Amino acid sequence: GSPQVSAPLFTVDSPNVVYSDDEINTKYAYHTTEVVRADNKFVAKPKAYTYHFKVNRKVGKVGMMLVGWGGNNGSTVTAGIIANRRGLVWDTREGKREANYYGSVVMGSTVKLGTDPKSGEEINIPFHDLLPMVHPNDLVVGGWDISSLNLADSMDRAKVLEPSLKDLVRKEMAEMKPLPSIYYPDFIAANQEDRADNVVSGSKASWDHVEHLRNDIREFKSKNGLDKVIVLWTANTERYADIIPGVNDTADNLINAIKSGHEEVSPSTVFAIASILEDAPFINGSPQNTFVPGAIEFAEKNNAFIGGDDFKSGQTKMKSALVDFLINAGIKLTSIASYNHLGNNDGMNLSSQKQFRSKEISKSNVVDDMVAANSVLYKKGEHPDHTVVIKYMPAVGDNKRALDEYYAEIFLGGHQTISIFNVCEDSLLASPLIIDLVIIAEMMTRISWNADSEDSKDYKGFHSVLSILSYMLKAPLTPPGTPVVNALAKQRSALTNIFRACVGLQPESDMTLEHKLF
Ligand code: NAI
Ligand code: DG6
Repeated sequence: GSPQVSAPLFTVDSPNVVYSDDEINTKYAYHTTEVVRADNKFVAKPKAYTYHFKVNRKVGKVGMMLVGWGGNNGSTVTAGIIANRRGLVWDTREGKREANYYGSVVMGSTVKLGTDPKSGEEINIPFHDLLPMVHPNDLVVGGWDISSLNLADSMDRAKVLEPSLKDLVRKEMAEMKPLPSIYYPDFIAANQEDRADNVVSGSKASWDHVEHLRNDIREFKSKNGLDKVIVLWTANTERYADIIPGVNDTADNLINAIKSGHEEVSPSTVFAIASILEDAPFINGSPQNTFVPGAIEFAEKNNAFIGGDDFKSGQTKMKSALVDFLINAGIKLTSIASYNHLGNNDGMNLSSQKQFRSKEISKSNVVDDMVAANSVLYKKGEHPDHTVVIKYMPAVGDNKRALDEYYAEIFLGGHQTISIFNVCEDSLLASPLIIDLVIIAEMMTRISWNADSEDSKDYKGFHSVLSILSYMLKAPLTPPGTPVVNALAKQRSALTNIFRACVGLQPESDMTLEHKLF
């Protein structure tokens, strides 16, 4: 494809920002605060570092390969992209509906660019216009599934979309057929076996499998004339892999374990290794520990991008906003009871204990940073009680029900109880997250940096582990040894402010001094 550069909605007028046909080059002052402890007191020191960012403006032609393409999320996001691309309008019992990207931060939200000095008006722009990002309508979609159903039959099986919409996309969807995938039955629930009729031979990891998947990525790329492919796991939740010294603890050990067919290497880890070797960013939308230490090290060694884990769509997104509010309001949250029931294939897979355990872990750790940050309310090591229950209820299909009770201690021993009942089509919340993850991961492949403080002036990419994707994920993976941020508002500011930095704009601080000091 011939990469296009369209005129941006805004340009930055600053001596530190230079636009060329191919690039945006920025010199950026990053202000931070260093704190040192001295005799149980702190000394805070303002610090400034100079970075140079380079944004490649040529988006190119981008492919999205989904593992689990024939599932509820895979079929729904594919139909959604087709519907948007064709500007479809369909009938529902509530009237006509038209294609949109609601639920996508990139496509459905705006960011404050700045303030008009004359009118004092806030100028907000679509998030998608912050940097030159790929449009989801332009994504070429493909992928793998252990089930052979074409995408039209998959969307029928999913029971998510309106019949009138399905009719409009059926022909195109019927021509889409998932590539055979690798299937190691021990990693997903036994109740999934019936749909596994599209599998590559071999029921444990092997280097042949890695090469097979690499070849699939390469062929997809060349057949569609793509500049880049992003691979995203939206297949079933797997059980956790045991971390075994000598097997998956280092990059070399993991590669040897795959070569020797070790039973503790999961399909998702094999996909990650194949993607890393093809320089295709790999994102894990499920909760299992795909990124065993050896996989992270392998990504780092290959300067490849990885991101995960587990889409944060409904209950957890609310939790990471609400708990942030409660604790930052000085209210002592003492327990969270989170109950769900759902009736789709995800629910059926999660009815198996080992797979449920993966989800329980990713859903449970999401308040840790907010609790740990407040030493006024919580003593060291103290934590609110937190229970997560998931039940399979076939009748409700994809219409997940999530009930949450937040119990908190307020002034002088009083109590506050907040109960939330959230009903939603799970896959209609998850699909826009897939789009965000792919668009942002792709964007990150076109941003490079260097620092005045370093000797080397070579431009390099961000760290392999894309923690910038945290907003979309329940259990954000971060570079080894760096903190995990779960608070939703902080995750969004990190995303928008890093993108602002790439065009030389300071973070949006919300101080609005221009409206206060005059
Ligand atoms: P689904 O069960 O409808 O789809 C999963 C697909 O993966 C199935 O078509 C299955 O045949 C396929 N599959 C299983 N193992 C495979 C393998 N080794 N290779 C290729 N394909 C394989 O599930 P759904 O609802 O689409 O969810 C997908 C994943 O996303 C699940 O792990 C779920 O827990 C996770 N998730 C879903 C959210 C949602 O709101 N829908 C939110 C958060 C996470
Ligand atoms: C029930 O919890 C099934 C899960 O797959 C969830 O639907 C999914 O992880 C979304 O979770 P949340 O907590 O973001 O709504």
